[in-house]
Amino acid sequence: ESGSSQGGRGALIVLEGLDRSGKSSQCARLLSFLQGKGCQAEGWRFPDRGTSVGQMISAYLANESELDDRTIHLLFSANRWEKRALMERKLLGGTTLIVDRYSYSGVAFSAAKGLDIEWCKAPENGLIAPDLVVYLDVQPEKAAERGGYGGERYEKIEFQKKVGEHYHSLRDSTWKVVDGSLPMEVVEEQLKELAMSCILECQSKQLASL
Ligand code: DGP
Ligand code: NA
Ligand code: NA
Repeated sequence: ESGSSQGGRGALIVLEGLDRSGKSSQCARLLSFLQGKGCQAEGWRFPDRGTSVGQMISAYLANESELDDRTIHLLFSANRWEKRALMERKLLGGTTLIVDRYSYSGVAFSAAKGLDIEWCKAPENGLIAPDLVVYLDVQPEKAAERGGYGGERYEKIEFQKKVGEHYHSLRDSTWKVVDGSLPMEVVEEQLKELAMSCILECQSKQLASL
């Protein structure tokens, strides 16, 4: 067993980046790598569209409903809060979570609309702090070239540029920035290394809060 289940807790590993930065594919690759090594791991994503809050978010993103900017911000946050208890149980039970987007999406996307950044951060306080945040760095122009956007509300290049600037201002020492324009296999290798050392390191550390 080279995995995570010998007593230690699991790691909370978050991937962030603009739309079409390759997050979802890389999350899937990382997850199957970890599971293949016998590591207890699950893939999660936010927004989680499966809950009733998530369905409201999904309708908003599809332009099927209109919501005030602060209202939708709080719904995205509520969607993370409604998963917090399960997240904690999984992590303490030794399961590593590979999470496609988290609080940083929450702040960067809403701040890009012009909302005050400190106001945006406030409802994230008390959520579980990630052990590792990997930012897949891709220029918005490059991301837009990748098979195009799907037509959801935020999938427009001018808006994505603003989101990118806000992500940039959120980076701290715990972030690892990976060049997402490199070939998929190269990005994948970098992620594997970052994830493996994170999983080992956090086994003996307590969970922390944002
Ligand atoms: P995805 O399912 O990862 O494609 O995310 C859907 C869209 O929602 C995407 O454009 C990013 C955006 N998004 C994700 N999380 C949040 C959040 O917490 N707040 C806001 N305002 N937007 C978010
Ligand atoms: Na999207
Ligand atoms: Na979200």
